[in-house]
Amino acid sequence: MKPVIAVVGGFLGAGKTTLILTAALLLRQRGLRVAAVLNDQGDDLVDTHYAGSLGVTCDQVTGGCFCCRFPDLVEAAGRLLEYQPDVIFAEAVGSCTDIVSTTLRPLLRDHQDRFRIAPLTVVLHPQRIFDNPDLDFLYRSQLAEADLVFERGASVQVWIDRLLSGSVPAGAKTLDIDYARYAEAEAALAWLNARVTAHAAPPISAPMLVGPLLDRLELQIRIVHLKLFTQSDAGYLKAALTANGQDPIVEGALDASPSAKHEILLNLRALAEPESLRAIVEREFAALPARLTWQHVQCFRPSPPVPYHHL
Ligand SMILES: Nc1nc2c(ncn2[C@@H]2O[C@H](COP(=O)(O)OP(=O)(O)OP(=O)(O)O)[C@@H](O)[C@H]2O)c(=O)[nH]1
Ligand SMILES: [Mg+2]
Repeated sequence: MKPVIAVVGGFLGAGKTTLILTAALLLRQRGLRVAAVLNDQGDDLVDTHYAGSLGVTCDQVTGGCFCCRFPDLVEAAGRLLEYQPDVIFAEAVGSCTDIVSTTLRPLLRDHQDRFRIAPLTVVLHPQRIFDNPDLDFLYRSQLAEADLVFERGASVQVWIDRLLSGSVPAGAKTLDIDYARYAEAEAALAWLNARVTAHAAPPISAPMLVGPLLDRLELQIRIVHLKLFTQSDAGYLKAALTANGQDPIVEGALDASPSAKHEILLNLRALAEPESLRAIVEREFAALPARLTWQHVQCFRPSPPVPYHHL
């Protein structure tokens, strides 16, 4: 049997990775092999590290969305064939839309010999309405092209069954989207990815180290999705904020003992100017009770989408 490629889209922080990883575990219980291609405008992805920590085989497309890097998606899926997956989930960038024309239809036209193409799922964001016209535009466009919609709290089993049934057409709805408006909406966002090593003397636990950092960032930045992943000899900790004024959603070693060394990955998507976002993040990291080594930091505004295919 050819492996299924199932593209999962939906807004930043909607729950795409969570859905994919939950589905991966359920499919594994059915004896199926699952892999995932994760996608982001930048590199050093929290999602990839998180999926890896849960034992899901992952590849990634970085530096742009599937639509602009379509050959990279096909290559990444091709590399995953080595693991003989039954299902390959492909998570699109959370600000990306027009996925049917740029990704599903090219897959259907050119790659059905190697893959079975599942319908496009769009994950609903719990917020539904954003108090920002750019975010609303992206979100509405994403929903308009969905073959399947997944809402938090719904049964993942039922979703998987529909997704794999073959009875829901793939790529049935295309958008007539104004690319200038789309580019403008994406450009309202700033993307920051950082990888930092923190050496703490005396040692400190991950929650004690990053908890106050999240609080301070949250006060100064209009957050769309903040993901932070820390790894130390005491285990991993993942924290996420999908809006301001909420408590972070935390997973992992919450009761971790103190460690002297923490590897921190931060993926932050915010309504901000890249320069000021970076300045705030660097200032707040500098206030941590640790000596820092900045391994990598990138902060940018997404460039206008230029799809590789448009069918
Ligand atoms: N309670 C609850 N929380 C969820 C659910 N799905 C996602 N979350 C939480 O929402 C946050 C964002 O979820 P992700 O799965 O990372 O969202 P995403 O769509 O992959 O986000 P990006 O990759 O940034 O676009 C995480 O902290 C999740 O724990 C859900 O079904 N129920
Ligand atoms: Mg994700």
